Amino acid sequence: MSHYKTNLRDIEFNLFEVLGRDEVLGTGPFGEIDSETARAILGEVERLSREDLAASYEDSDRNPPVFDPATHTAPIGESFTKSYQAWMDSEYWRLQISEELGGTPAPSSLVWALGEMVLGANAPIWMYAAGPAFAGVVHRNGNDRDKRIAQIMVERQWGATMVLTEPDAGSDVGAGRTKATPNDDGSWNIEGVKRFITSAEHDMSENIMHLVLARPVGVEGVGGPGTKGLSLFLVPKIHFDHESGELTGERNGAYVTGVEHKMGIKVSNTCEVTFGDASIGGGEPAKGWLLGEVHDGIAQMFQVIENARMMVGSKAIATLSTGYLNALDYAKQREQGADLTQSGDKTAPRVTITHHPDVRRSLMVQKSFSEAMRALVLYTATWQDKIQLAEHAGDAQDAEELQAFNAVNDLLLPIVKGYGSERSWVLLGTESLQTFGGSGFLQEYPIEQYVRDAKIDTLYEGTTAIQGQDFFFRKIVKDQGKALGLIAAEIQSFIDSEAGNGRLKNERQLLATALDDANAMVGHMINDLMSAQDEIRNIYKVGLNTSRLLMALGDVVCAWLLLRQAEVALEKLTSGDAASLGKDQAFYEGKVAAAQFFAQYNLPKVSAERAIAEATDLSLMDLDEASF
Ligand code: ST9
Repeated sequence: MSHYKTNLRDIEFNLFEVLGRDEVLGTGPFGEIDSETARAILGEVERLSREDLAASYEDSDRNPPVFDPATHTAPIGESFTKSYQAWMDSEYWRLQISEELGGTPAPSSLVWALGEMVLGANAPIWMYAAGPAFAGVVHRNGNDRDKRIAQIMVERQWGATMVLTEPDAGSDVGAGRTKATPNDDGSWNIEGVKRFITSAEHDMSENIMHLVLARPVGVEGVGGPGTKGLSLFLVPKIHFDHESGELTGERNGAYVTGVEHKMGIKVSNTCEVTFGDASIGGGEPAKGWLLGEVHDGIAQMFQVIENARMMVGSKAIATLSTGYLNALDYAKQREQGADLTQSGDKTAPRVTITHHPDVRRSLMVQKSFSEAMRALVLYTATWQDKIQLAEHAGDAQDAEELQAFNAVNDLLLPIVKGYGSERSWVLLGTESLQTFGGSGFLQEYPIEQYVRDAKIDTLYEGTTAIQGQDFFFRKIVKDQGKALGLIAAEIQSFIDSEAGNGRLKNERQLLATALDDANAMVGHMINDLMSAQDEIRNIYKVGLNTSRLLMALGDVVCAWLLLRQAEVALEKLTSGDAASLGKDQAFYEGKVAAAQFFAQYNLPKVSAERAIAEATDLSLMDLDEASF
């Protein structure tokens, strides 16, 4: 039986009943994929994920790849390779790439709906299979040479990696010391050691293209300090003919010199890669080619990072969803104790644990958060749909509109990644695993692996603290609050509406208060930031609250998205009778219940977060380190 439990009904509810994706599918760049085709693809990927992709989930955790230092290899086991190949054979990865690269462009909302299922079933498949998406970045930023390389990467289904991190440059990418020296033939020699590189070694594709950030040396005007001095180089594992794509067989000096032993997602090879070390392998130089022949590495790499942040948030949320559905199944079957109303009677019949108030609370916490954050991912993706459509139209008059779409997407990304991963990881451990009692701690059930596999989501692609800083300093302050104002206005118009036919009146009020509180937090932090112009240490007060703000606004946005869903569900419930609604009756009632619960249990806490933010002083920063 599959570990993976999907929620296709809720995915379709989001896409078609709430987000109106029918209007986008089958139009413009998405002409080949109408709603009917999209539904068929969703159905097929749901089956594929549950069966073929999930099949190796447990085995590849218990029997992870082993690094061989003599050959610098870490081959992937048979079961995972089979799952990976099933995904590649399905060809659905082509929906993420442009027609020029052999793709069938699909709206982001559909791609991330599919992504949820692949990531929930076996996330490393999506990661190892990201080569074609990486090729998209190479194509978009490349010159003619790179565009051909991008085509080769897709045609030959090569793997690809993002290579930023170094032993002393983690969150602080700008501290990277890997250097790039130009050669006479236009290539560059890369030298340095990179760390935590996902998918940098495996045997599932004939070649791997590394996208490497390195600092040029010996070239005037480039290679300065910090992130802006980094350039992006295409560094293949094995050299190839840049026209035909045929491997020359000549090894490039980019060697994996270690694979980390991790807490989770063990089948995803997390590698140390050493570039251009004469004592390793055959001592070959690590040759690379400057992407697009422009020194704009960090901006180019952020095109990958943005996509990867969306991926990580989706992975986290997908795991919470299957964690919840597994917990629900267990709770419906597990008999333990008597109903609380009969607890005095030792002979009272035993009941399933779904009868116990605290288990019900826990299940609804899991349900409401997983559905809220699914809504968050797919809502964010609709802004990406807008970007895709506007870029396709290529209308210069719409440049301002395009900028606004990008800004909203940018604002939502740290919520998807930071809030999504934090809430998911915590709830998987404290609620999903807990539902199983002691059994949750056993490998008999998938939850303990979910917990181990999901922890990384709060760490990679920028820790939660980095997401909080990005959210406040870049996405709110640098944007002058425009994108935030746009979302706040949408929430306000929902509050002002008569949404929910009277049944959501209380929740709209809770949302109004929470929105006020969140706005006040932003205002307070901006005041602290301004006051730092006179007293620089006041910036610490901002830093003490950036993660708090991210989480508080995450709660507000998620509550709003769930309440919008409840409004749709209530309309369906009032327009249909029990016979015509069938199983959907319970589904829609569940949507309303989840939205009301989420609002009632989470929104009042935003007032407390505001109070904490407003009371923040410098005492924590003044405390001597010795007192910690
Ligand atoms: C990792 C691997 O963790 C995890 C596994 C991933 C699995 C990979 C496989 C799947 C991936 C799929 C990919 C598919 C390909 C893509 C397809 C695409 C369609 N947004 O604030 P400043 C830029 S890897 C955009 O001064 P600092 C911007 O250019 C490790 N751009 O920064 C800016 O210039 P300007 C992940 C942004 O103080 C410039 O940076 N590591 C953003 O110098 C400088 O900005 C991390 O994620 C943004 N949000 O440096 C690093 N932010 O302002 C985490 C900055 O002129 N650390 N830029 O526009 C950070 O993010 C730091 O904040 C820092 C700070 C490094 C940016």
